[in-house]
Amino acid sequence: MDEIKLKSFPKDFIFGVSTSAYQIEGGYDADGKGENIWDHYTNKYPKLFKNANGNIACDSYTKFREDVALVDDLGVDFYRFSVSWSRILPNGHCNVINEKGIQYYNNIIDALTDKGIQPMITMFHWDLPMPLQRLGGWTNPLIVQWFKDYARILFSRFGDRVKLWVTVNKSETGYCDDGFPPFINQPGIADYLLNHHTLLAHAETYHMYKEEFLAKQHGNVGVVLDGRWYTAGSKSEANLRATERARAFEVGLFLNPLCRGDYPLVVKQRVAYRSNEEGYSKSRLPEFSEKEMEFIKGSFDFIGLNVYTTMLVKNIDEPDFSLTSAEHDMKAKVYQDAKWESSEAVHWLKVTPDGARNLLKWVKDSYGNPEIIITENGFADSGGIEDVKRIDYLQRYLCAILDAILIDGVRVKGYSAWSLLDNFEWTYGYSAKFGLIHVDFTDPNRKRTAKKSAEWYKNLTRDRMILEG
Ligand code: PNW
Repeated sequence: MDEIKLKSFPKDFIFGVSTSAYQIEGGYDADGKGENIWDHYTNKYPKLFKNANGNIACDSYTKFREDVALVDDLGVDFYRFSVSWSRILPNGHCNVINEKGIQYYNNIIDALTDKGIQPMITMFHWDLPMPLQRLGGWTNPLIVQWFKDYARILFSRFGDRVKLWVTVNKSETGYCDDGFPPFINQPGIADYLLNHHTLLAHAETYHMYKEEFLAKQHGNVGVVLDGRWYTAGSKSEANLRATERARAFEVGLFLNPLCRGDYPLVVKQRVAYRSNEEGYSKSRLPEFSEKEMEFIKGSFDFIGLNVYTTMLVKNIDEPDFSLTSAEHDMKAKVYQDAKWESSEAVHWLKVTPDGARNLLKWVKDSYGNPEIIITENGFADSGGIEDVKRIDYLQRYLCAILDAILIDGVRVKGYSAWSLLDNFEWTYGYSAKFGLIHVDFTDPNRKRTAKKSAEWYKNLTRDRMILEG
């Protein structure tokens, strides 16, 4: 008989489970909530979202006590959820506070802390208030102040009980393409502005916490980015160099300023070169002042990574200078291998646990071994309670992550599964199920039923051990 080998997670390692406001809450116009971009676009262009929207979603706005009980049942140390900006500030600005929105999150936080579960709050998970989007959203430098004002309200109202904060769950989607709200679709311009202002808003918020709240509240403030791994499609010299560029553009664009103060040199050089050739008067990549670089550098207590999959990279020749896009700036094409094991419900979700370990090792080696929390990791199927593929995915990724900790010395301090519930999966509507808990969306009561994976995760958080992969 084969020997069964078990590996243990470090003693202080924390397990969690994640959700986001728009994907589960519903209550889209309840009790004074304002409109956000997802309310707006899903109702205006239903076809783009499989005729689905988050108007009701899992109805966690009324069922949050049941949800907290489910979180408790999983035996996790923390619950990561996000606050809907529009529920707190209906017009996006800090001059009008919706006290009923504050009450909703106070109730969740109290229900969690009563059970000894740490709340981890994400301040922004894609659902920007519509009035701020009308002013340009993340492309407008004023958002740095708007976000800081909003963040101050969250710290001052919730920070007595919340010690784990994520400023922003970052993503470019919708700024560089027209497949996702807010449909700005100006690649090579809007995505860089979004990235730039997100970094500044995050750093302002981090420093504000240190100055105004830390002494009393003793919490930690981090930020979340996509933890995709980029690897060469074939190992030609040109492809290896293209892979380095892809990592610099896709991960370094955000992490390099946070860890070293500025954008990666290759990114600055490439965007400046192409902008000039394209006839712009100045690089499309915004610049940080010396002061800003100092301010951003080191402005985090942990880096949150959403770890799902791997991308392949190949070099492309210098493309047409009439085309402005991040891909041309990077001079690389990013793709996946159709033969890889894949989620049946979400096409980009290829099962690549080794990529997770490689990414973690690369972040450690490139960025001075920062403290990391895996803020999301999960698998989508098209439904059912006997979700053995999800268990297999989670088991293999957790094994790879534990190897990164124990063998490679990466400082991963926690892991959170995506997601607590089947929920509104953005442009996939309700067709892709990421939950450990099944939700019946045909039932007005949105009945919740634990899947097999919930039982599996519960055992993991109890034993804190995993089978050798
Ligand atoms: C996450 N990647 O984003 C979002 O934060 C969740 O809201 C969403 O439900 C989940 O993805 C599943 O789609 C991503 O590395 C983060 O490929 C990373 C990746 C993809 C999506």
